[in-house]
Amino acid sequence: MRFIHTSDWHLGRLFHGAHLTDDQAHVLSQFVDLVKESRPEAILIAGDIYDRAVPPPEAVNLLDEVLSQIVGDLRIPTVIIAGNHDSPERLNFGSRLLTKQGLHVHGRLSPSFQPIVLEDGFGKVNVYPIAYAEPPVVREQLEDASIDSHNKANRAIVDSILKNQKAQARKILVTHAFVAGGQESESERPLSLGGSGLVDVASFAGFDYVALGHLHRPQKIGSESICYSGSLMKYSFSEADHKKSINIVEMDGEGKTRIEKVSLSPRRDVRILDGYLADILSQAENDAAKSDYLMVTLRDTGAIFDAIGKLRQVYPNVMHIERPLLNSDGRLANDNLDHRKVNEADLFANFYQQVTEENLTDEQWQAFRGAVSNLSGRAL
Ligand SMILES: [Mn+2]
Repeated sequence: MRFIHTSDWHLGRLFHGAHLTDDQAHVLSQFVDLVKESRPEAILIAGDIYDRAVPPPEAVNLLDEVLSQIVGDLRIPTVIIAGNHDSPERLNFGSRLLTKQGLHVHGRLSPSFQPIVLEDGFGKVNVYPIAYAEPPVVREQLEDASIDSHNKANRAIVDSILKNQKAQARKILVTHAFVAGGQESESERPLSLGGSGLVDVASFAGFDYVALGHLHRPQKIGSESICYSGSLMKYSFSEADHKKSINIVEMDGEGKTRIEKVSLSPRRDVRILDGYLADILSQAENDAAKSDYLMVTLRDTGAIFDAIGKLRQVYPNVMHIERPLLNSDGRLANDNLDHRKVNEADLFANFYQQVTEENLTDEQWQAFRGAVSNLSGRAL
């Protein structure tokens, strides 16, 4: 059996103030082409379909368009679960009606954990979609007072599934969780504040494939068949080095899986440029991808007038500038120094030394003293 595993589409996401819906549509049209070519028997989308509980209309239209093509036109059964960014109720709308059409939407956790049954030449494959839910919700739904963490919630759900599985069938779990050992990115919203949101990979041992969502870097955890497909696109500059992909999974009669990762090409990549302003501007003419989303780390130490304006003349999508040499936390090198007893010149010299890691030259020192005495009318 061949199926596609993807997750974390985050439709409607803003990236440093820019709406990404057109970029997402660009990638998803390639996704639809991939589905046409590879003809999977199912598509699994493991949560964070939308970026927020109330997505913008453009995002809802985009999802409607994509699902109409893959479920309506191509007739490929598609399983969707809610992630921590989705609204369980809103995503769940119409789910009972849609099931008949082959679109299995699991916005809310349903404690019966009935599988979606697929079939190939070797027999049945049970797909268990588990919508994301907070531990107190799982505690109430499963009527198990001992559930007080994501790990216990996940364990209880998995045990319930495995216990109730009667027929001999291959098993796929679709879930949205932070599995211990996984590598994080900046665009994931933590599942738990203060407590641990981690779940233990060992609890997945009874499944032939686990289609995970939540972490945005494509990665496998503990086994070849417990995988994060990763997000549809790069959603933070911390993901600039990620290679985003879609998993096409082949499962044999024994439940063994072979995964092919397919990359989709974004309309604009997310990159980080690092260097001096003059160098970055002069190298831009040889840069074929000037409309990429950029973060620029400037190494210059002096004052620069309107750095972002200058950069945007050549790179229109500079989203963020960092100037690490000007980002001191303001602490003086000598913590015991009493600011009130230090004159302006020494305070400035100390500050300059801290942010540039160099001492003022005599010339700079004279210029600073001259400027202060001009302003204050007294000599330093
Ligand atoms: Mn996500």
